[in-house]
Amino acid sequence: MSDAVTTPRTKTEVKTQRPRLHKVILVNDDYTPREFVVVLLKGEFRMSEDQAYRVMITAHQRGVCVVAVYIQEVAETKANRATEMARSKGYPLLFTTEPEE
Ligand code: TYC
Repeated sequence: MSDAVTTPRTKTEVKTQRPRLHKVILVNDDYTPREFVVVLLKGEFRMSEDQAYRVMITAHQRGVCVVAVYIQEVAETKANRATEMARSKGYPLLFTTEPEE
């Protein structure tokens, strides 16, 4: 047997990068009816009545509330769809997105 070192001294580490997540944020306004906000949250974000009510009332009291977190494309699509659904009924309701820290 030779003394040659055959064990590799370096290891290649493969790191998979997870996509950065984005928050969908519900913004309060003075005109959209509470019940409409709840219906929209249930329909677009698959929330229960109870979850949707809590998110709506948090935005109502604090100005904004995080609705959910998704990859960027999904967050933007859902925020735009929900905002447009409200606009089609004549309400100024707004959903925005922002990257998670
Ligand atoms: N503030 C609205 C009202 O009193 C209800 C509302 C709640 C609107 C949350 C928007 O994101 C919102 N009718």
